[in-house]
Amino acid sequence: MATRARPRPRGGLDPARADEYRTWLRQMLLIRRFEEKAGEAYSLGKIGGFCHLYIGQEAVAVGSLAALGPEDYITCSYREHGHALARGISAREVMAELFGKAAGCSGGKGGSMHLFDAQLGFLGGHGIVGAHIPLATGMAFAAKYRKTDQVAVCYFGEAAVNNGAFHEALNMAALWKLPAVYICENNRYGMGTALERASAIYDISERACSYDMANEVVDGQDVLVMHAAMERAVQRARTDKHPTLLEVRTYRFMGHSMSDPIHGHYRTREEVEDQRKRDPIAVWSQRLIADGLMEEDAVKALDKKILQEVEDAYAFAEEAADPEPEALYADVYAEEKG
Ligand SMILES: Cc1ncc(C[n+]2csc(CCOP(=O)(O)OP(=O)(O)O)c2C)c(N)n1
Ligand SMILES: [Mg+2]
Repeated sequence: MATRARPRPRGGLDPARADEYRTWLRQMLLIRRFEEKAGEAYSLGKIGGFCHLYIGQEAVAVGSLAALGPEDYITCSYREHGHALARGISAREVMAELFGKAAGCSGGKGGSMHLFDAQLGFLGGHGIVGAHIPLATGMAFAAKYRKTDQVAVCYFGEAAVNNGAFHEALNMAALWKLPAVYICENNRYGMGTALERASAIYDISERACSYDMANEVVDGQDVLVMHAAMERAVQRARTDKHPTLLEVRTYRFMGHSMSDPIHGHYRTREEVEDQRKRDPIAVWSQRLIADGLMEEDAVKALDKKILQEVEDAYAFAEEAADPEPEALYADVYAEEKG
């Protein structure tokens, strides 16, 4: 069952899909502008706790989430602002959550690392590295048990794959043929530790071979490539009932969290500059322009519109009310039904 990635020929873009392509650009730009603003707000002390930016990795969330249906389940690590926005949680609700306001998607009690929206199947935002991988396996099991055709998707960083939970969860998913897609966003670093200093195996996709699980290595800086790989994985899960591990090669342009430097001692300024040459937003907008599917002016106009949307979200979050003290006791335990 295990499959290995092969280079795929790069043809021209399909003009019939122009709307879809432009939506991807819009979503990536929204994530980028939203996070730039969130970074600014954090520096001004308007956001408490941790705040991990996704800048540089936008094509992964956008390309993959676009291949899902509305009933599917999603779980993420703490670096999940982009996934939440791409799934459709509004910029207002995400920004308000970062500000700890009651109008936030988690009622202001979750913050940056714990964005939730059960209606959208968006089940976190998890702060413990790797701990949500078994949760995703459980969601995939629930889909199988209830005989729905839902797929459970789990996003995590490459530092999570040396964690026992990863292996236990993948073994179970392969053994029970669960409709799951595991997306390892390999940005090469876990905080300040390079992958090769922490992992005996460099190619994370190979880990899937232990469980005879389908796997692919994916270029995470190209939204089209990401989307195509995800479509294959989702079909495998939904139709063939077989899980997949996607190792997505990407890069974070910012520090690990807002409290960390961009370069630190673990990577050089040159390396970051070099990686920035493959900025996923520039790669995609240039492709749309080159293929005649968008004018440069239209890209600029779109960006301007998104900046306004982000300003609106910021103003909304600033003006929104804090949660009431009684909210402390809400959503602690599930309500008993019937
Ligand atoms: C079980 C556990 N150990 C350690 C930490 C501290 N920690 C927070 S983020 C992180 C690095 C994770 O890196 P990676 O999985 O590659 O994700 P990235 O931050 O690169 O997106 C660590 C070690 C934690 N949150 N949970
Ligand atoms: Mg990492």
